[in-house]
Amino acid sequence: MQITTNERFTNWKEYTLANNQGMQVSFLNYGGIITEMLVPDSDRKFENVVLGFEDYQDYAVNPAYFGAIIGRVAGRVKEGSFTLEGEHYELEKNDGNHHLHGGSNGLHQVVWDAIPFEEETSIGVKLTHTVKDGEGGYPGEVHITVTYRLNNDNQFSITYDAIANQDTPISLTNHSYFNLTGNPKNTIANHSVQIDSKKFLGLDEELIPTGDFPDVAGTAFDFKLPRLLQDGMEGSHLQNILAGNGYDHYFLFNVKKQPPIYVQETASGRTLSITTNQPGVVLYTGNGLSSQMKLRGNVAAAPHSGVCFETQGPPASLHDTGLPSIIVPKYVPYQKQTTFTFGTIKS
Ligand code: FUC
Repeated sequence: MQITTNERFTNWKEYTLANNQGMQVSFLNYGGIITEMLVPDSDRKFENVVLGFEDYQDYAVNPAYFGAIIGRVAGRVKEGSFTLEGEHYELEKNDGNHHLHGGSNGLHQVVWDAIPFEEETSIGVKLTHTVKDGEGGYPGEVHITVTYRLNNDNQFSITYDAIANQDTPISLTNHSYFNLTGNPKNTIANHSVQIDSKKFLGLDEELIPTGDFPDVAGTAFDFKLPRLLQDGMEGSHLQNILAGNGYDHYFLFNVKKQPPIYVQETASGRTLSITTNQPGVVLYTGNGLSSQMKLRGNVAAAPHSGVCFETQGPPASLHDTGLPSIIVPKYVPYQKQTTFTFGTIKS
């Protein structure tokens, strides 16, 4: 196993973790952005399975949040406001009338302090950052450590640790877009996905949860058995259409099955199992990706070039009771982990 570093763009550092199987994961200290993941297919051909930009400078704006750490609260906060312990908080409205992904200066824009490490069975980098009290409109200072780790079983894990000096909402995730075909010219239509969930949050036209849980039975939102993403991309379900032809929805896990998410792409033979202690996931099929984004290999992005599995707590819980809370009490450690295990159908 080996860690290498490269200078990218201005003062950014790119770390590459390589295991003994030939799998590699590269990321920047800027935004913790995962730029590349080289993973074998059934014929042991290594290809990149995440979307990244051809030009590193494009990450400075990164409108689709490619590969980035998202927070302090991932997802949309309705009308950019919430009330906590009788106090009303106004957040930055950076998505129409709403607040998205921690605001314009969210964790995806931060240059993190990075410390590489080697352990007995894995290697990794610890990224740390302190979010100031009041930043983005949120209460409390939060110390955050995000640890990226790779082992020889082709497992890449992300551990999120945070501690705040006031009660405050915290919900961190990573916004990598996967394309297991290894070629971003292909869409993710033929990715077969299983999610251990009976409940997803219905959205309004502004992609804000309505508080309803539409019935999944017999619809493109039923992922109890493997389902091709194509069903939602091309389906006529109103929820798929208003999300921009696909999925952009929060699924609450049943918490019965491990892994709660399993993905398979038959042509390459690649598989991806995702385990997590988060209560659910936003399944986002890259409905808003556009040809103005130039991907690695000089490929123009297109809607559905990649799919995100954003494991996270639901920000809708700030308004709708009954959903798992994202409020973290002061000085109580926030500890979340998501592990991505890559395999092949033949193995
Ligand atoms: C996802 C979505 C949003 C948005 C963004 C780039 O998390 O929920 O709709 O398009 O990422």
